[in-house]
Amino acid sequence: MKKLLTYVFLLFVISTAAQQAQQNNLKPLLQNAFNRPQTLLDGQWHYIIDPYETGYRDHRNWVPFDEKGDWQYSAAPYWQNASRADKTQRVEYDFYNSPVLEVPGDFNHQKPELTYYEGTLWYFREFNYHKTGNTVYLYFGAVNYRADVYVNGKKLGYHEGGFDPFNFDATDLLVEGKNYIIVRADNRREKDRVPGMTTDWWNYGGITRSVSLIELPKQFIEDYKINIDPKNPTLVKGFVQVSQPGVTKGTVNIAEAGINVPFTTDASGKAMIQFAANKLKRWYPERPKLYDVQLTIDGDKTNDRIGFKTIETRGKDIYLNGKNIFLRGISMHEENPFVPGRAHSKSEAEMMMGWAKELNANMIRLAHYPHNENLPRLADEKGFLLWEEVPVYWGIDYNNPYTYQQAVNQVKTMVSRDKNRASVIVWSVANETPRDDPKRLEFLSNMKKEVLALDSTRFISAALDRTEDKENYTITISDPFAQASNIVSVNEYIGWYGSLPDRIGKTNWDLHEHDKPLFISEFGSGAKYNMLGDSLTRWSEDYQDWMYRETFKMLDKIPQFRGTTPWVLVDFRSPRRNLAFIKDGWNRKGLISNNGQKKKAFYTLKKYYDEKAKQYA
Ligand code: GCB
Repeated sequence: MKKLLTYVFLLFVISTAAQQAQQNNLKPLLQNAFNRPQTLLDGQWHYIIDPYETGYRDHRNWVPFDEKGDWQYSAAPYWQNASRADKTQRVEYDFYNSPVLEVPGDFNHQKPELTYYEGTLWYFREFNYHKTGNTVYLYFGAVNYRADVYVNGKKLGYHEGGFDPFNFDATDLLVEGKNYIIVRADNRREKDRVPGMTTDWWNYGGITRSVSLIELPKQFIEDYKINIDPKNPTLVKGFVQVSQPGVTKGTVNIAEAGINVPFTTDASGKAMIQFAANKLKRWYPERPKLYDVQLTIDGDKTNDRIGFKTIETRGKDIYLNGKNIFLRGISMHEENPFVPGRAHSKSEAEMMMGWAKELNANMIRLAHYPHNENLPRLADEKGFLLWEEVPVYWGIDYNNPYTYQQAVNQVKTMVSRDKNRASVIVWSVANETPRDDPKRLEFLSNMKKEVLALDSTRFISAALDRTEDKENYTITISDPFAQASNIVSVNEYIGWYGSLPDRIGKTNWDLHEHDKPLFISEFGSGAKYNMLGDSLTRWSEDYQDWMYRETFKMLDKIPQFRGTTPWVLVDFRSPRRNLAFIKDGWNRKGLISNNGQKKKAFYTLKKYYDEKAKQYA
């Protein structure tokens, strides 16, 4: 029976994937799009709010016009961008006279009437294009959650997932001169989406990252991976994949290290590459050495900046390039407290990382979804190790194959985009997902398999579940996914949820079954900046500070303890945090307030990290 169910499940997954491929001009993600010359379509886009999806579905039977193809009795689908040719015509929308939003940027924070909006919103912009004969990709950094994309009135395809880049081949739909793009963005929370119905962050909707056109020759470098082989660190290994099948010759060049490696692709357009690592200096947070790497084939080249490192565990220790390290981390959301909304720019990323540097951190947890690409790129340059994650968060519908497909698509895209970033050391497949659902282990284990098929040079982990025996003051890691994780990571809130910090000192951790590094992916407590009170007063800085001090004492007693990313660098907006005068819509667990002021615990953590840096020097 179990076998049969698995078979039916797989069949569903395959057919869903096939269906998606059929309906979509979605193309495999272009590697290193970040550094390709491109025409940005950012700026002002007209928009229409469409909570009833009038422009998308037949109002009588709720069928999308896309699928129906017959809309003569309905208002026309909005993607046609119809205009009234004469006074008798009935067209009940008009993009040209509609207001505008900035792209990139979520819609919620740009207009007061959209603050809490979750639903369909149409974006429209025109642009001039000169046809060159090249292949043209239309690239989106991210749209939350579903994007249906139309060019000049025809559907290019759709994408689901709120935080991942995607690209379409738009070559055939573009015309000489004036063109238009329409995007239907839909950020509804749904039980079967990833994430599902609840998150502790704002569900910012819309086109949240840049949109661009990327010109490519017919045969181009579509994908590649270049990493030190963890099994044999004297070698760099990887592959190059070109866009068309057949034999293509090319080179990988790292001029600074005198490396020039030829390759020839096989019939499928793929070449395996391998060369000696001895001429390359290793990448460390203290010395984030990056190399200019150029990949060339006839008619195409792409330039990347790549660092080389190995990360491994030996028993309870973590080794970076063979050096025993402690992970001095901090968690952060993709939000800048000074500018409402989802952060997207390089300067915002620089500001957040500047604070992390002040803490003397060597690691950042990008919670709880893939952040914009400025983060991993800057982490490479500035020397931060990264934990990257997908929003398999809290209540997830493990029994639903569609949900599984969403999770897998998201994790594969995350790995695909950032697999050449030296900074990344952990691929996290989930955060605090309750372990009582029997399907959950299979769900996460299958995600792990998908990740390993793409990259086996980093750790796999998840913020796991744990059990607290309150009577005996003991914590055990009861989550079965711990066996599948390279580092055992847990979020713990002793002293905040369900108890006071005086409990922390009495708590013991029983990890005897895990001879692996223990990583505390979260701990923290809420504090309003400058709120006065003693250490027993909730929301006071003193309470938060006391909790941090007690937590370090407890953690330092655990032999496996090898790092942490406390929750969280800065206060962030969350619709769940409603307590008047104290929270007012903010999660207050930041070490820095929403106005950029550092709380007491910031300095306590910094002091702790200064000591750890010396200890592991
Ligand atoms: C958690 C979640 C995080 C929340 C945090 C909190 O465990 O992983 O997303 O924001 O707790 O503040 O409760």
